[in-house]
Amino acid sequence: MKKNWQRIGLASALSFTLVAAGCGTDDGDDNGADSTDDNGTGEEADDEEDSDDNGETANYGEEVNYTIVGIDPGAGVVAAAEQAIEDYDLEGWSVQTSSSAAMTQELTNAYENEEPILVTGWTPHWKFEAMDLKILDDPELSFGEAESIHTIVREGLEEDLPEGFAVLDNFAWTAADMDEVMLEISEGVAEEEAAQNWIDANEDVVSEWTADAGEVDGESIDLAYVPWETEIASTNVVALVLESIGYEVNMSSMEANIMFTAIANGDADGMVAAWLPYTHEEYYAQMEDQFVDLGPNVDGEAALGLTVPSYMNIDSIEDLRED
Ligand code: PBE
Repeated sequence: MKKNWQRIGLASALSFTLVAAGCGTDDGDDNGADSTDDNGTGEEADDEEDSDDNGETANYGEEVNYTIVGIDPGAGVVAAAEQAIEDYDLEGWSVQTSSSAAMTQELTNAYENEEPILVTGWTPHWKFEAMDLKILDDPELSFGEAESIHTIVREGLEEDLPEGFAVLDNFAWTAADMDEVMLEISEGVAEEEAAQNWIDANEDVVSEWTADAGEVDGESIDLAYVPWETEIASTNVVALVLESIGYEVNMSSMEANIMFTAIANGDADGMVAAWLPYTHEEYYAQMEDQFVDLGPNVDGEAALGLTVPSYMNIDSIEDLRED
């Protein structure tokens, strides 16, 4: 059952723009197209294809049209990529936004054709199991460092829905657990089914989450999430566990800022999708005193980074600068 988020004045249900590659750079930057001659190295596509490493780093700007393939505009990793463009003086570069599903599709297509591509990546994520990828060094820390994923609930939830609060408070797993669910979904298993499979195989872990919760009788609880692969996995698992103790669970997908606002306003009961302290720092700081942070559900194993296929001859974001 989906909640109508428009009622809070936010026409925000995330639009799944499964755009084809290249359409829709949505900031007005004019980039790339007219700057094809300022590379000056004489190093062209042909040189970059072969992977015999002569110690030189290929410059991929022109080939990728000075574009980093991003995800939804509200994602922290998009802001981090924009920060990197500034921190590393990547003149003429921009981040193309769409959705995380569209980004992984574009990455998969490029990978199959061994073409260069740069994406806003994060881990855990099934793409690292399915493809041979690397995260570029980031000496300026534009993408932050290893962080945790927190569970955040609305004020008053503990009093109103104590059993649901207890489950959310106890929810904790590992990046490897999350990966298992994500990978199955990426292989075509339905989200809910992949979540149920993980629960069935990990009853000992799940029983710790429900240890302090009794049964309830059909009360409803609203979970907010953004349809990033990681959060699709976690939210589906938590929703099924809440259902197993008797809740009717509404899962509502929305953009990141709306997710934080919904919890702060009390329009949603909880979420398991806050990446801290870096990725969602801004949203968190704005609303910190309007919700309850229950701490990490994935502890210190999450990270963002500019991600490329391993066949690309580049190791650091610094290598993108043309000087
Ligand atoms: N992500 C996945 C989110 C947090 C979870 C890395 C795409 C973001 O960048 O906001």
